[in-house]
Amino acid sequence: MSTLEQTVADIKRMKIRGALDIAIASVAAMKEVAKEDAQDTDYLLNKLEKAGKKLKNSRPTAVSLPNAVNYILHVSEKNKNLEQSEFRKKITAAADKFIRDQEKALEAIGVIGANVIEKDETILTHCNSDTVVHILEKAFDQGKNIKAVCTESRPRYQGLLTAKELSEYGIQTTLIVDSAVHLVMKKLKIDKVIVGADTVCANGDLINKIGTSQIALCAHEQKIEFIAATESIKFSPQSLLGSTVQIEERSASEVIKPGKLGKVKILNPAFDITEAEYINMIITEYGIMPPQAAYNLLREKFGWELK
Ligand code: RUB
Repeated sequence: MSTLEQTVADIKRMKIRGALDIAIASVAAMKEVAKEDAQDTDYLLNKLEKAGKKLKNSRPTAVSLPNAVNYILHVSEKNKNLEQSEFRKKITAAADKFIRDQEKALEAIGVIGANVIEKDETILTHCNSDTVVHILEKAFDQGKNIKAVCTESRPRYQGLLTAKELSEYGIQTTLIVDSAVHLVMKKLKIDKVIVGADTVCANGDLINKIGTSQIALCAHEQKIEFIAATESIKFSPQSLLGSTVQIEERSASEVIKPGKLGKVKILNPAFDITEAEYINMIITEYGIMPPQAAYNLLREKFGWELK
């Protein structure tokens, strides 16, 4: 199997998952496509476009995936008049820079996010976000003696990954079922909720793992700060043009054995939308911003996408 086919398959079956990892893996796959045998630059360009389509179709919700693919396609288009070997070099350099930039963004968010956390705070998180894990680990490294509460994140239980990672890092961690959030916020005196992002829209709405919006509502009711931590690659330029984000609907078999409940219909949406009004701040590699500033970030960062 080629790297491209392997990557598409791994994203589909969630071996590669989480919005940041999906973007990085997609760019790495396109870099490999650019190395394949080809008669000329046009042929390579065509291969990259086809690869981009396959990657974009592998999972629909995290906008970091089309953003990453479009960036490589943009560089390809800009350099299409170059001779083949020069063209390959440009794509390789762009892919390497993209991956480095994401690593730097993650690092920067870790530092900024850790500064937001105070000594002895208890932080609740949902699902499994590398970005959030990074923040909590940085805060722990600063000697802040934080505690973490992780939701299971049914039906795929990504919260167990978060709990394991944080606990192994030395952070005192508690795992709860998703429906315990409201009660536990009071019982364990949660200070902040920090979640990752799959997409941030121009109006500041956040799309993240199913259940995130309910947690935001609970946090709002209990006056607990609700924070999203996200690299700018997860902002959606298409939302500026009126597109809505497709919420991925996954197989019923992730919820229950098919047929076990007779004719009962099973609905399994993988993500939900948290409205901007329930978000206190968004942490990006550029710093802390209110969700309402999403528009400005989009215009500045993705101007080339919108031309
Ligand atoms: C993962 C999820 C994560 C975001 C951010 O969903 O919702 O919160 O992708 O993750 P899934 P990261 O498991 O369905 O991919 O910060 O690692 O990009």
